[in-house]
Amino acid sequence: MTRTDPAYGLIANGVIAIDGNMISWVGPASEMPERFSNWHRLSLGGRLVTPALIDCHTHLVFGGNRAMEFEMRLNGASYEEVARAGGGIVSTVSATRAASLDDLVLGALPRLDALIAEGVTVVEIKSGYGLDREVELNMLRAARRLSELRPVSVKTTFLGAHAVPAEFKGRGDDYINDICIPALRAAHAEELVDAVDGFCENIAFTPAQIERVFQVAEELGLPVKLHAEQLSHQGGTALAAKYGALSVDHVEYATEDDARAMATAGSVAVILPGAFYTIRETQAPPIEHFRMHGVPMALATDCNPGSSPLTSLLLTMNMACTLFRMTPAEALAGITRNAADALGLTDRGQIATGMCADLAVWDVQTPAELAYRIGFNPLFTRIYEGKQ
Ligand code: DI6
Ligand code: FE
Repeated sequence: MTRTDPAYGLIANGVIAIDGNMISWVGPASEMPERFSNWHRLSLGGRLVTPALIDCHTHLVFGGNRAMEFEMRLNGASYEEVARAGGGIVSTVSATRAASLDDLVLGALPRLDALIAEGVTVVEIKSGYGLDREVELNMLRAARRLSELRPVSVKTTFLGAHAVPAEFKGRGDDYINDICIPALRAAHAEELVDAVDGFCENIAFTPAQIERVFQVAEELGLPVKLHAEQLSHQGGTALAAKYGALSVDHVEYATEDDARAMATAGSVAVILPGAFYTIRETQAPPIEHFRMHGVPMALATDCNPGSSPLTSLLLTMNMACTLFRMTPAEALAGITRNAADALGLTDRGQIATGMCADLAVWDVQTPAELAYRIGFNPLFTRIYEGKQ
């Protein structure tokens, strides 16, 4: 870069000193301390270096896919016909229940590889398509396994309160008591859970039902986050804020009061333009309220087979800018610094002394190009924990 831009904190002719997996120093070459002068040097040819990307909200592990119902709908099938043909979230639950641990891992790998190819080093992965104890655990085991197969960090989130399975139809309370909470305890005992999430919506769970899950999370010392106000305003944001949620996600129907509550609680707003786009939602999240009240905004793919079959954070940036008028600088912070916050990670998402050396190097002239292009990947190289 040839100039310093306050919106990005760019450093022209910069040097990043990496010792092991950690950043020991960053600054302009002209100010580099003498002690680094005999270190091994890698020239990046004037390319742009950013923190590596973080996808802080995904449902990357699932069985099957929903291309058939996508096509059925576009050929004029009604919701009922799609449901009768076994479509919708229940089809993913059936396919996930039918999958072995290996099937789940192998199915998720190409999606994970697509993210990694764009410079991602941290991915959050949720359960929520098992909706029974053993399959919820299997999804989380698959998520953990992925981090052993690829140079990537995986943060796991228990989302047992994602949908009421067919066998509990009309008995959401029983599902929470008999399946969701025992599954959460079992998953925690197996050290499979980094955070606890829920889907607070009229088609899923009420704030009161989610609160019972959050109480158990609190008892277990696990942080919470919530899918809230995605399709309607249910009051999930206020509940999440009350429990000091790391993040509140989707938030299309959040109000200014919700934004205030999030600011007070320190919760990140996770904006998911892929789902907004796929379901052709028209209510945009209240970006201006988040800005005004200082709520940090993250962006994520929400990769899932139903409402967001998306595996590109660069396209997610473009969508956030075009659909929600976020700035390219906000979009970049949304997939780096604020995404780290949404996961409670204090050592990722920034290029600074003491941070983990997770970096992305790009063949672009300006950072805005990352958000501006559609369907183009200018990644030059990715550095994960100090290793190229
Ligand atoms: N919000 C969504 O948009 C997805 N889950 C959620 O909590 C939908 C998931 C699916 O249709 O498979
Ligand atoms: Fe989601």
